[in-house]
Amino acid sequence: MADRQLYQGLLEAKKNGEKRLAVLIDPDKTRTRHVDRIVDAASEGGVHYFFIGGSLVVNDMLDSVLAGIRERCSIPLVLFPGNSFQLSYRADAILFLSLISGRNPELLIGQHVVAAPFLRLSPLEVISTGYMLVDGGVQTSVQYMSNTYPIPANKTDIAVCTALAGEMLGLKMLYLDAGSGALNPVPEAMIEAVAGVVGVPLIVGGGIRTPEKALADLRAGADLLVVGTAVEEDPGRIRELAAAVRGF
Ligand code: 1GP
Repeated sequence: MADRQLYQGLLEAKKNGEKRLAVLIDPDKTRTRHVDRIVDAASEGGVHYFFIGGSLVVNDMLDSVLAGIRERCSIPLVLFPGNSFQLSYRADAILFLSLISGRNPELLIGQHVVAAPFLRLSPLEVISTGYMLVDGGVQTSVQYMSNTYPIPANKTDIAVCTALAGEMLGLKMLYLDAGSGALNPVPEAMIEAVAGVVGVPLIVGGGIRTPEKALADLRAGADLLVVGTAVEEDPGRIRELAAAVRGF
């Protein structure tokens, strides 16, 4: 396992009040010609990380997408795996996700046991992350594939208690996600309430499409935002989203 460079960088950014932006690339969904445009726009805009993964990667694109991005830029590549098959040495780090909003033991410990021996020998930095799925107004792939219920968007108290428990269990980051392509992104009230009770870096994603929403989430206490669908539709949006995050 690699040094804890990426996580240390996030902790330092949080301490200094700096915010971070990740662009999500789903190897299964992203059209190949789009990846190059997204990567170039991300480099120019100063995006901090690429998150790579999806609920269902059905093709064999993971390694080639990682290699293709690495050829074009030096932005750190972070695996955001939907299951224990989405592993590759070509990335820099992996979010070792526990789906703590759900009650599916496979996604709380089962797949982790399967992945652990691979990760122990791998050069990847392993970052344990409590993943909290929030209802985004539409049934997302994560919800179906994980066989879990999302936290209702108006149940801030459940999100707060779940986040607290995740931090107490020793998880190093928390991720509030409305799911890719969410109609309704995570409400700012929920972000603010969660950010108010935990000390670990807070990731927020799902349905973020505009710099205005990005800024509102950062003001509410998000440390790292993740955007996928909006930039897949129009890579030109990366510039304005990155400018909002860097200028915060
Ligand atoms: C999903 O948070 C990510 O896990 C990104 O969501 O594709 O809606 O931006 P979008």
